[in-house]
Amino acid sequence: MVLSKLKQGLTRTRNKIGHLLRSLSSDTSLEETMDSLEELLFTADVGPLASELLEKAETQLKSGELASPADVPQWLRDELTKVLLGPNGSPLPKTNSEGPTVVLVAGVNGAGKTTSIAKLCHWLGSQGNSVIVGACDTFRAAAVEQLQVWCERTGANCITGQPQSDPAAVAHDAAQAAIAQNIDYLIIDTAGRLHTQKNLMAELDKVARVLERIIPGSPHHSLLVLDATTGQNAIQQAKLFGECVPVSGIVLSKLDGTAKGGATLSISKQLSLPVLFIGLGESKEDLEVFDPGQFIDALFTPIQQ
Ligand SMILES: Nc1nc2c(ncn2[C@@H]2O[C@H](COP(=O)(O)OP(=O)(O)OP(=O)(O)O)[C@@H](O)[C@H]2O)c(=O)[nH]1
Ligand SMILES: [Mg+2]
Repeated sequence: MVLSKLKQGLTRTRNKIGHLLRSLSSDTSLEETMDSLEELLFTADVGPLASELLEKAETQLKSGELASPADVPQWLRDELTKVLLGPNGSPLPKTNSEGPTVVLVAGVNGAGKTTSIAKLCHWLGSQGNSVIVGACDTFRAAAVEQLQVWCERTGANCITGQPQSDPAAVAHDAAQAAIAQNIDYLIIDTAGRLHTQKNLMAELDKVARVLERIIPGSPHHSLLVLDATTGQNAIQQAKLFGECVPVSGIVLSKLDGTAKGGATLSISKQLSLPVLFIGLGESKEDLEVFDPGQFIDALFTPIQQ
C-alpha cells in the first residue's frame, strides 16, 4: 500500500497512539472504554481538550446518546474533526485585486519560517502566481543567503538589504518592487524572535506598518509558523505573537518529525485560528493545505504490523 504523504508524515504520532486506538476499539465495558479514551487523549497531547472530551463521552454513554462503547471510536473521530479549524476556502486568497497580496510570516527562532516560505513560493507558483519575497531577516548573518537559495529553486524573486539593516527598509523596497513588477504575491520573511525581545517585536510591528503605507490594507495575511514538535508550548507562542500582529492563520511545520501531531487538535481550538498549511518535510513540495477530515483520517489509519 502506498501511504499518502500526510499518513507518512504522521507516522510517529500514529505509532504513539496506534495501540491505544486498537484497545479503545476492543473495549466493551464503560469503565474500560473511559480508561482507554483517557490514556489515548493524554498520550496524543491534545491538551485541555482531553478533559472536555472525556466528560462528554461519559455523559453521552450514561445517557444512552452513545449506545455502546463500540461507538466511541467513530464518535471520537467526529468530535475531533469538528474541533479542527482549517481554511475556509482558499488558504491564501488573492485579497488585493489592485496589486500584490501581501503575506507576512512570523514565528520564533527556527520554527520553520524560511522553509515554509520556500514551500509557499512553490505552491503559489504552481498555481500560476508570480511571487516576490522580501528578505526582512537582516538579523541573522546567513538568513538572506538561505532565502536566496530557496528563491532560486522556486523561481521567486528575492529582494534583499544589507546585513543588520532596518528590516522595514527592506519591506519598503520589496513592496515597491512588487508593485512595479505587477506581482501577485509578496511574502515577507522575518527574523525569529521571542516575545521577551521587545525591540524585535516592535520591529515586526514597524514592518507591518511600512507595508500598509505602501500597499493599503496589507499585510493581507499574517501567518504564524509554529513548530509542531513543541507541542502545547506552541499555544503560548501564538498568544504572544497575536498581541503584536493580527495573526490570520497558522502554518504548522515539522509534523513529520514529531509524535505530538495531536497537539494540532488543541492549537485550532485554543487559538480559534485556522491551521492553513502543514509542513511535512524539508523540501519545497512538503507542504499541504490543511484539511481537518483528511488529517483525522490519517491520524486514525492503523499502523501496519
Ligand atoms: N522535518 C521537517 N523539517 C523542517 C520543516 N520545516 C522546516 N524544517 C527544518 O527546520 C529547520 C529550521 O527551519 P527554518 O526555515 O530555517 O526556520 P526559521 O524559522 O526561518 O529560522 P530562523 O530564521 O533562524 O528564525 C531547518 O533545518 C529546516 O529544514 C518540516 O516541515 N519538516
Ligand atoms: Mg529564517
